Amino acid sequence: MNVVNNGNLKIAIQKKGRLTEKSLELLKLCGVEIENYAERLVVSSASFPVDVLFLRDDDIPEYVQDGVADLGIVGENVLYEKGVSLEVLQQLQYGKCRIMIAVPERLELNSPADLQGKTIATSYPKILQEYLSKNAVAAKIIELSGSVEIAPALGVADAICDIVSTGNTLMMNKLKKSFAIFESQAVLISSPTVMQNEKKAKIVEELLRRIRSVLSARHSKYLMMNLPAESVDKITAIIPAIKSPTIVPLAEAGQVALHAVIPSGHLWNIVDELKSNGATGILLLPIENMIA
Ligand code: PRT
Ligand code: ZN
Repeated sequence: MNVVNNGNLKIAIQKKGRLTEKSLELLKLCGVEIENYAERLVVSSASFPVDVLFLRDDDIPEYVQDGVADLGIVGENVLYEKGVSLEVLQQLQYGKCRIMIAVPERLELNSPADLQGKTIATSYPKILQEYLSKNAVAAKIIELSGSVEIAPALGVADAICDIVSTGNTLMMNKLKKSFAIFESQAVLISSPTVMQNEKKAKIVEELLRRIRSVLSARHSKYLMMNLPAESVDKITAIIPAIKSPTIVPLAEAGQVALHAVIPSGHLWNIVDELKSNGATGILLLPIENMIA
């Protein structure tokens, strides 16, 4: 691949697939705006010294290892299956899935030992072989690059080992899941040499700082409400605030506004108690960024 050497940090992301949209969204929240990327291989960001390389996910670990890309975003499943040892800078909390063993509904699979002597179709022969070896099971692995779920119906395998997220694909193919052998999510990986380049190392550090603040903001929400001043103690005791809440007097005498950052998903547990203590105008807002 011919990539211009303009000093920008090169980040490889999936060109078209399940990780593309969320990777671009994460970069955007970090201030890395990418425009007009359709059908282009490399696009420079106008807002941050980064070039985004759009690649097949399977090729990303190798390009990062060779230093063609300085960083990459890829599923852990692809990274481990490729067997390249690269530093994982950050787990990114999206693209979550599990690699599972699944069998036709009529087959009973109670322990890994029941796979002894069976034929298993998969796109992840390395991860599967490691699991079988760890459990001292000898089974025949058939490697398929796609549509693994139809292998049992075609009579080419007794079981499959594939990615499962909702489980719908298994159900449609009359398969049931048994053991999860690998948990995966998208990760940010770095080339072995990028930190030796002082200028790029600085960009990596800044980008990582931004990514971490975006990720921690996703776990939090901004809660606002009005309440009678005399309820402040009671209400602050109810709120699982991450830091001390902000209390501001309102124009209306005896009323204050309370603002607090709370962990996502907690409001529903406390909303009735807030109301019974006089809270009104309760608002819960997403936080885009949380800088430590
Ligand atoms: O073209 P390219 O090679 O880049 O893409 P790809 O087709 O190899 O990958 P893609 O876009 O399908 O997935 C990219 C990454 O997303 C994977 O490597 C995983 O890390 C992650 N991911 C998360 C998934 C899923 N969820 C997922 N459900 N990857 C694949 N699936 C497939 C799975 O293979 C099965 O066919 O979806 C089906 C099962 O889904 P459910 O929801 O029916 O259980
Ligand atoms: Zn792929």
